[in-house]
Amino acid sequence: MREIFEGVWSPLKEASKTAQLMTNSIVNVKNDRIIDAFALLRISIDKYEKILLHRIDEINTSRKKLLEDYEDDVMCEEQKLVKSEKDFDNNLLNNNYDIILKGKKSWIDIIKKIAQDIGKLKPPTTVEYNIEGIDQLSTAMDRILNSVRIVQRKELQNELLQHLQTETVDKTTEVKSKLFMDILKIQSLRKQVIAGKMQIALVGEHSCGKTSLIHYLLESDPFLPSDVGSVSARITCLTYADSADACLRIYSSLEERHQEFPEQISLSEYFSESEPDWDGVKDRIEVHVKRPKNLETYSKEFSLWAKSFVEIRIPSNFLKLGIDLYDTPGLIYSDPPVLRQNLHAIVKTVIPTVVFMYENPCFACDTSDCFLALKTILSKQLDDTSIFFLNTKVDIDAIIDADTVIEGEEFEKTTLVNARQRRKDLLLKVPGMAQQMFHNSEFDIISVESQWDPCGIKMNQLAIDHLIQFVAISHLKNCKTSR
Ligand SMILES: Nc1nc2c(ncn2[C@@H]2O[C@H](COP(=O)(O)OP(=O)(O)OP(=O)(O)O)[C@@H](O)[C@H]2O)c(=O)[nH]1
Ligand SMILES: [Mg+2]
Repeated sequence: MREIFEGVWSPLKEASKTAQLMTNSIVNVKNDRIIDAFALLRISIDKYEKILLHRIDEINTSRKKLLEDYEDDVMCEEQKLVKSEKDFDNNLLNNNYDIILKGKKSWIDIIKKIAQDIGKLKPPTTVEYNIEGIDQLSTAMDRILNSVRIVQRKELQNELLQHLQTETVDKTTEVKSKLFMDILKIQSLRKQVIAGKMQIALVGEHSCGKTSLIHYLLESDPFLPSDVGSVSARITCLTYADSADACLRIYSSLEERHQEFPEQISLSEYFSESEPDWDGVKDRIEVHVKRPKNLETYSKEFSLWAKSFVEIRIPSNFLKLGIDLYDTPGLIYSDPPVLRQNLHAIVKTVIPTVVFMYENPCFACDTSDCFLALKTILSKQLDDTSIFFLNTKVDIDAIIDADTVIEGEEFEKTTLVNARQRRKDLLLKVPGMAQQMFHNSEFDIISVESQWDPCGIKMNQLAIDHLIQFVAISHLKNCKTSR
């Protein structure tokens, strides 16, 4: 920019010098000579100002074009977002939860892509009009003008300076903040979607079948501790990872989950073949997930051990749907506080959909205890938490007589519907439960040990579809309300 003014800079400096000299010897100089000198200075300033304004115009025109292009790009990305949102809303409106669930991965990819594109967009650089020497000139002129009391020129010069200042600050700030707001808006939408994995916490009394359900959902051989009696104590989260990234991570507590370098054990070697080596996984992780026999339940050591949070990242079609599964240890009211505190931490930090699992259709004493513990943990959050009641171990021979032959359709439309209703009625008889089930809850029955029977397969498949649909609806409700 400096070169542009090179042509006028020297005469301007010269005129300013003459004017200064005259001011210094103002008593000896005649007024008309001062006026001549200032006329010269005036011509130089006019020329200077003209070139400067012309250049500012040029810069503004090219910057305007750049800003317009940039705004167009941002607008275009925003329109893409609005379109994805519209599709999402339509599907939500039409209850197409299956489509949403299936399309979730590609939707996330679209949003990620948009976010990347936004990241690549660069706002045009701001031009600062910083003209060397203008300050000195201004001071010199002020002094001269004051001496000879020609105020008119000072006003003109101030006007020029003010013009420059407003040009440089105001407009860019306004434009920049608008772009900034656009980017923030898009980033927050993106966060909601990427962070929007569905979280399911399996809760229930000891041995009601939580871990067995996880093996069933993951279509895996048993690799987590599962047996009659209490075999787990730590909360374990199952989440998706590719074979190469399969691993187990241990955090000192659930709240520490976002720490950067947790203790990590690679499990990738067990997923290198087409069939995973589940026994290998089981042996490798056992010490981290199985309740240690040598620790006394109410001891400090047990408490410390149980507080650690384990995350198992493995390949699985179910987890790939964007679902994280939390296997919680069996809970009864008399359990050591750490188990309840862990569950409390999950409910508060993850806000999962709770699957409350119980085995005995008559809601045995332990079940009530466990539900009471869950209610206490949820406290005020109870009404806002989605709970799916799942009656487990409804083995197929308990609902079909061994010597009765039932067609698939009859089983689905009659036998299963009746069995489900009978068990639901029993649950509703539990004091306070009818009111509880009125809000945000569903019910179904399952038996993971009935996969040998076509009717058993049907019952389980329907229960899982029902569960996924429920989780998806709860999740979408959460997404909508947190907007
Ligand atoms: N008959 C039958 N047995 C089942 C079924 N599901 C699980 N079991 C058995 O119930 C026992 C306990 O199952 P787990 O899955 O370990 O129960 P859990 O709820 O994870 O238990 P904790 O982690 O100790 O709270 C195991 O022996 C399972 O084989 C089922 O559908 N039918
Ligand atoms: Mg278990």
